[in-house]
Amino acid sequence: MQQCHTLVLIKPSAVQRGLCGTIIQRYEQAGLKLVRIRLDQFPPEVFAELYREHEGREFYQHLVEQMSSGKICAIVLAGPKGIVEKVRAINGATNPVVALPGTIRGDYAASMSPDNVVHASDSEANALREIAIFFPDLQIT
Ligand code: FUP
Repeated sequence: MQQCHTLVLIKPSAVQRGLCGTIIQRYEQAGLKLVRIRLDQFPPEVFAELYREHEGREFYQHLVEQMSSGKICAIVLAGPKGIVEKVRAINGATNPVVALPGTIRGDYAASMSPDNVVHASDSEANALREIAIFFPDLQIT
């Protein structure tokens, strides 16, 4: 079966709260495989690039600052086609106020502040672009 990939970032507040293990377990329980993982703090420029589609929006600057304020856990996950949508379903709605119980954001985030706990790529093309930002030496075919 063809393997597809996506990028997850566990955001600074969740790393600080000790939620990495719990969050990673959700992906593994869903049958997804860990390919790479790193725990590091990155400069604002990295998140300016990650979120470039939002440049100019009122929350952009704050988002970039929030993401660079502490360590994040960056993870490449592999699984069957549809992994991008599956991981976003596991994460739940972007706005934690409406994220359903049983999703990561529904269970662990109360609002967009300090952050919504996780990021995941929103398309296969963006997954490849985003993986290259955090894992430039990883060859994905
Ligand atoms: P997602 O793909 O779920 O991460 O959502 P978006 O790409 O739409 O948004 C990226 C990040 O911007 C979110 F995680 C939180 C932040 N954001 C806001 O702070 N306010 C908004 O109105 C939309 C997004």
